[in-house]
Amino acid sequence: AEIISKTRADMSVNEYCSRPYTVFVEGNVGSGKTTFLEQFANCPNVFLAKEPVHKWQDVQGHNFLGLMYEDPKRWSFAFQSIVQRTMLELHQARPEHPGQNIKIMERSIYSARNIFVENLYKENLMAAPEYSVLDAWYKWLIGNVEIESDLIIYLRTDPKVAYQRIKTRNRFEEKDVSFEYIEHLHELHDKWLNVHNTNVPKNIPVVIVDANQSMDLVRQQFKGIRDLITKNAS
Ligand code: TTP
Ligand code: MG
Repeated sequence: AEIISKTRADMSVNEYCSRPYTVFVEGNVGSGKTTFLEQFANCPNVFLAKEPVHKWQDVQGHNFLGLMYEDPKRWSFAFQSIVQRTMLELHQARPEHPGQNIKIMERSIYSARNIFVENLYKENLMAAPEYSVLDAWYKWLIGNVEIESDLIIYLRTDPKVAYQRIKTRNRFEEKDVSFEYIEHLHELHDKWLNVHNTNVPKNIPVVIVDANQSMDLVRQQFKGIRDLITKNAS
């Protein structure tokens, strides 16, 4: 079986000197991003910047993830503002130890904007004036703050598989997530990380991983990816 179904990665040695080789893990809700990151938990040279879902569940006692799912028209703007800010925090986070020359992030400010904000707006769940406020912030941030990035790993799943994993995982806030919602997010991921690489900022190389199989098989593919990351970072 092919380890990497498609790669547009420019495998040349990167120019990193003082900053870590930085990887974003992208893919639908339930595609296995957190599981992917956990494969690196014991690597001393890898700094993991996990997505702060728990922060969104408790902003001074308010569960914004829950509010967004309960009443997206009312809360999605506030929620996506928080997401955008916490993503920026992750982009700026620096390795904890000097030996960590690789940084792996769950998602990025790019997918928050290009997938979720876009979807909410398209589905009429976010009003145009709210969308334009978020977009103005987004454009300013990516134009004025260095978003360090070397590689995107796209865990591509059939939306049915992602949906099933969400049901199995049973995250409380996601109990009423519809299959259509997951399908829409899937289409937006595919459009964003398309084979022609036209929408990816700064032409960051994208590796597409078939993340449909059982977690054991996907884990085996992760080994191949891990070698690739390690090779590129050194
Ligand atoms: P994901 O970022 O997809 O993370 P996950 O843990 O569900 O994915 P995986 O199983 O692959 O580890 O989404 C987390 C939750 O936050 C999910 O319910 C979708 C929601 N979300 C938004 O609504 N807007 C956003 O901008 C982001 C980043 C997430
Ligand atoms: Mg996760």
